[in-house]
Amino acid sequence: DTTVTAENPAPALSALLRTGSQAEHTAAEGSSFMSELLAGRINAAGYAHFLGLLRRVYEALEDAARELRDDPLASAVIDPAIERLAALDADIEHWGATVVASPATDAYVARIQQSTSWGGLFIAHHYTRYLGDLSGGQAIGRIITREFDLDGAGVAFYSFDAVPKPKLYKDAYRARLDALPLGADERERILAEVKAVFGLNGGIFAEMTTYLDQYGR
Ligand code: 1FH
Repeated sequence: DTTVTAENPAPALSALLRTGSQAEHTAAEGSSFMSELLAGRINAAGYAHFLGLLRRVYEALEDAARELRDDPLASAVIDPAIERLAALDADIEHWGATVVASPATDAYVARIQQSTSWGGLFIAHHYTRYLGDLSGGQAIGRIITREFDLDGAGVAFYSFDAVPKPKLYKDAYRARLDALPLGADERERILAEVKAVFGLNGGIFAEMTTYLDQYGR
């Protein structure tokens, strides 16, 4: 029974999003492009391709954030100090820029642009990428550094200069989510968008997987 009462309060938004998207997270982790990348079996051209797609995603996210800077909901998570576009540009410079047609990225960018219609929807997009980058992304950065034998250049995307302790940042982020004045239906709408965002990321990974024979090493 999911009836919310004084004895059985609704879960905090941060817990709802984390628990409610666990199945989608696990499904994404099974993507073969990502497992090949983390096993050191993707070449530099493949990683450059992936960075080029990520750049389009973060450009859309950070354009939308500027648009929603004063939005009562979205402003709880928007923070120019964690923006990734400059870091992505530095990495793209290092790896060699690539512009590749990507229907999966087109769909994702369109959804980000639509999310500005309600701050809660944008929160879903912001949460899924930036909290992910501050979580599993930290481990991914270390693995890429090792597998490509890097000395710090080329992995700016994973290093948040303004966030010395990701755990503290994530705890404060979750507290800001949990303080938002949202009804049950609104919270469910945000969770539904988070699930959709995982699916859109999965679409990019699936698309990258179609290039595996080109990018093996
Ligand atoms: Fe993740 N993630 N993630 N993740 N992740 C964690 C938390 C989040 C991996 C590991 C972890 C993606 C991918 C991968 C989120 C989004 C996304 C945590 C920490 C770990 C260890 C859990 C904790 O703190 O208890 C690994 C490994 C991945 C690749 C192999 C992709 C799908 C991101 C979405 C776009 C989010 C939002 C969180 C925070 C949850 C929370 O609320 O605390 C990944 C899969 C990347 C496939 C690329 C390809």
